[in-house]
Amino acid sequence: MERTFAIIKPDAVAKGYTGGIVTMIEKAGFSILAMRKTRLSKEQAGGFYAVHKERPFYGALVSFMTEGPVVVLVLEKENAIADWRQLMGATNPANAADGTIRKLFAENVERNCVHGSDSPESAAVEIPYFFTTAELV
Ligand code: 3AN
Repeated sequence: MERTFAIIKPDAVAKGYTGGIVTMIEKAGFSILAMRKTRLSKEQAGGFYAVHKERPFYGALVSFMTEGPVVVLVLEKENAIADWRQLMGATNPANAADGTIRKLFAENVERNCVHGSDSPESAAVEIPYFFTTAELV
């Protein structure tokens, strides 16, 4: 079994897509070990995306991620990291495959509805950023 970290981003929460996305997650066979609605501070969002600090879109990304509430989740299944990225679709929804979350719901490369860990190393950093071990049930 593998675990990954997911975020339903402010665009998707504001448009009422949370339930639809959670349904897709469960239908795809993931167990939801933890799930919480929260609002990221500038410090939290900036720290979470620190790997992108030098990228030109970093400031806009932090503003977007703090514009409204998000839902943070820990998902578990075999091959969870790759399978969640496949269900999300390409970063840019214009390139996302049919049936993926970003193809169905996302506006553009920045307002792209969902986040997923890109490696076991990222998941191991991202999960404890939001959840204690005791919360993963
Ligand atoms: P992913 O979320 O698919 O792993 P990353 O890690 O390359 O993609 O980028 C992190 C986030 O930064 C993306 N989810 C998106 O919101 C934003 N982002 C990535 N590339 C761009 C871009 N060219 N312009 C604006 N925002 C971007």
